[in-house]
Amino acid sequence: MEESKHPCYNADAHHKYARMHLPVAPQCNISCNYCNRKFDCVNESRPGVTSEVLTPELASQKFSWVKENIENLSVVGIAGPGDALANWDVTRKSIELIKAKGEDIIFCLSTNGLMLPYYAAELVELGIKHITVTVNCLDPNIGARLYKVVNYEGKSYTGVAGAELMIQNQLKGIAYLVEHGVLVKINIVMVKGINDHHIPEVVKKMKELGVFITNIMPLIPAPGSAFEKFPQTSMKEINEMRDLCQLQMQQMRHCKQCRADAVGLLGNDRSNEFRMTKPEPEKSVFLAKQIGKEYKIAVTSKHGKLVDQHFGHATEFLIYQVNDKSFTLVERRKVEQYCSGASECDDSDSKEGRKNAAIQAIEDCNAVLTMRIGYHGQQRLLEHGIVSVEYCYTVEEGLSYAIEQLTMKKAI
Ligand code: CLF
Ligand code: SF4
Repeated sequence: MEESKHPCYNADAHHKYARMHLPVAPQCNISCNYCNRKFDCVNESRPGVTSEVLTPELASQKFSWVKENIENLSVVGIAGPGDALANWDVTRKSIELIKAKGEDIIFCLSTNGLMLPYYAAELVELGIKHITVTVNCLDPNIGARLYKVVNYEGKSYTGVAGAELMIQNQLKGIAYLVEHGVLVKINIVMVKGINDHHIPEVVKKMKELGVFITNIMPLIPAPGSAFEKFPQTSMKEINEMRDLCQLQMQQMRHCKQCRADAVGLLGNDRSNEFRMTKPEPEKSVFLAKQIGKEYKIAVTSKHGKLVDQHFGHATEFLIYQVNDKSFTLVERRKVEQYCSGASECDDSDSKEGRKNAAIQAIEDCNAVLTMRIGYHGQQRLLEHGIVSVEYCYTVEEGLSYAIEQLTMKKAI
């Protein structure tokens, strides 16, 4: 059974098998109210993450590179950074180029489902057996509050008309895929006050359609999106909803809301090690010379070379002093890791205490440079005047980028 080697479809496989995403699909054909298109598609990824975009040829080269270095690579997925089917030509070409290599690999794809009636047959012909569709509602009145615009066959639809079109195409596409042997996973973004009460109904319908598993995900409000001021759905609320829906059908509980260029085990992203493109030269410019003041920046890094650790996973912060001549590592501050990343993450008091301690440990800093940090964490740091800068590359490049962000913020 192929799903036994798919880390997302089988919780037992996620510690053993790795997946890689090919970030070949930058465009999107809809506009979700929780999305800021500067970032990866929120239907699959956390907001605030930006992936590199590759041509099919580069994606194929990257596949070979990763395959040579990660023995247990079992899945190649296309999950944005926009919508895989809104970029069908490059999506198909990337899959064909990799298929031609004849490797033993499972193909996977994630989509908002709008274009499924057009491409479901081709997906089946291509032999793609794992497809994720994000279905947030069945009721167009709810959809009208989630989708700002739906672009279809050269026309733009808004409100109930746009949502109706989305839902109709999703249901038609899912039914076709299931009938043709595809294992369909459904992502559902839970937005409190909009679709939360309706989710059990969505899950029930998905079960009737023969879907394999549903994955209820939290809304993490993306800065700059229409929902940026909405509350983040807590993992406690998500787990309660999963428990309720588990009575209907199997629930995914180990999703990591991956980047569109994620590589490795779900719990250990190695995308930093497999970049096909370098940061643009202007981003690499050593900006410290221009700032005319000193900054103190806390960095989360596993080994001190790369910005490759989540804020909540840090057990120490590297404190850099940035003056008009150089970046200097002046101190290492130990803290207790406050987040294990477990799906059972429960916003407990002890966790809250450790989070406060982490914030206090860097209270004198101007910024924190980290691979990822949740929206609430960012807000809490801002209350202490600390700017969060998310980045994925070397510490040195990251510090330049952080200075760029700090000086821009100052100018505003
Ligand atoms: Fe990628 Fe998605 Fe395929 Fe997995 S991710 S396209 S099904 S190979 Fe997995 Fe990542 Fe969660 Fe997605 S943990 S975001 S569910
Ligand atoms: Fe953004 Fe929605 Fe498009 Fe994903 S499907 S890229 S969340 S607009």
